[in-house]
Amino acid sequence: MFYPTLQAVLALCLLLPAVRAQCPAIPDLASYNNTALPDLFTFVDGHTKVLTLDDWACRRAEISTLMQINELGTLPDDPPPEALDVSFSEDTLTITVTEGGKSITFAPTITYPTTGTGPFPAIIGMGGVSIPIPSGIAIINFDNEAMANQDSSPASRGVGLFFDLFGSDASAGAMMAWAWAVRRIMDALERTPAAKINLAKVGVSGCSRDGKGALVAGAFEPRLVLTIPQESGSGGTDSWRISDYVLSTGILTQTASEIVQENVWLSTNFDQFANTSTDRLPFDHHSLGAMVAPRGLFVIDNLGYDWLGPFSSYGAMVAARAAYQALGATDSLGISQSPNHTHCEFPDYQQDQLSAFIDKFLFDQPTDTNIDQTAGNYTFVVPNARWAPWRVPKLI
Ligand code: MCU
Repeated sequence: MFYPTLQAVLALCLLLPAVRAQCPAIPDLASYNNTALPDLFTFVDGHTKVLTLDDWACRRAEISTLMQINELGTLPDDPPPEALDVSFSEDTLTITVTEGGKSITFAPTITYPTTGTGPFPAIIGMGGVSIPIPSGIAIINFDNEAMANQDSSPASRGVGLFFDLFGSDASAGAMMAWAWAVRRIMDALERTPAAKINLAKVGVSGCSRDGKGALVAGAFEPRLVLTIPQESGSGGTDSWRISDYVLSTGILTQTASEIVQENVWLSTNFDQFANTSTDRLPFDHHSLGAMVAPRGLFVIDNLGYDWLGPFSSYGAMVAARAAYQALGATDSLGISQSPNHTHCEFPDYQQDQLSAFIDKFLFDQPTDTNIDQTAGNYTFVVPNARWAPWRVPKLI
């Protein structure tokens, strides 16, 4: 028989109601409608303001819940997995996760620096990386496609290891399934000192569709200290609302109503918004960027492809920066939009900016990451009275 100690009971009584009481309840949002990017600093009840760091923790949790329910699907992480077994050999981390009597196994590989003894900083590559990784950093290659398929067709829905474990009718879209797996990689590394990875210095990156996934992983895995979405477009750093607007001006840009036809990155819960109006969403992708704050976020875009929605990405990420500003970390979010080059080819002229982020967040160097560069004339999408008509508090 288990008898809790008096201290344990007191701690529970003091802690649980306190934490819950502080966070406002999410109201019925059936008639929610907002043509602007939703205010990061007002709860979705429409009146409770975010004024303190504790309020922000609640608001961040609210955004996480809303995004899971309405767009990305559920992250099945509470409670944590029933069992997680890990073995490590040479360069392969073999991870077995068990839930409800079923098990899956996946095995990320690690490419180590050729010199040094570690523990090494690392970057998890969502389906590999397309940015140059400096020496001294380990690359953890994660085969996201085996975890959740993304074969550019609705037939990919519910296919992959994640769905073998949680059922093909799990609400998660592919990106949430990948984020779940990235969390398991972090769990596995925590239990495997022999893998010689410095857990306080792990980032994530990916390009294009995998860049979308990198952003979702960065938002939902707080142990990651650096997130680098590259040319991620719609479903990544782009705003659903701004993309709809950009398309309405005649610039061919991927919008919500297109993306839900094309692939399975998002939950089917999102269809009701994508097929009616994105103004009904009680969040947008500035909210996803804000979830990463105050951790490092370096957004790499390419103006060469209208379809990627670089206008929309710029507007959303400038709005996301408000969360960084409120948390006193404005320069932890960098935006770099190069003029034009082949999709996912990293241009040399962004190298110094990338190095500044990697050096600061993975090597603790005091670099200047105050980066906001675009070759586009984006004044019409930059948050202002139109897109972000809200006050940015200084959270205390
Ligand atoms: C930017 O990511 C996607 C884009 O959303 C899709 O519409 C297109 O089909 O593929 C892009 C991509 O992943 O390219 C590799």
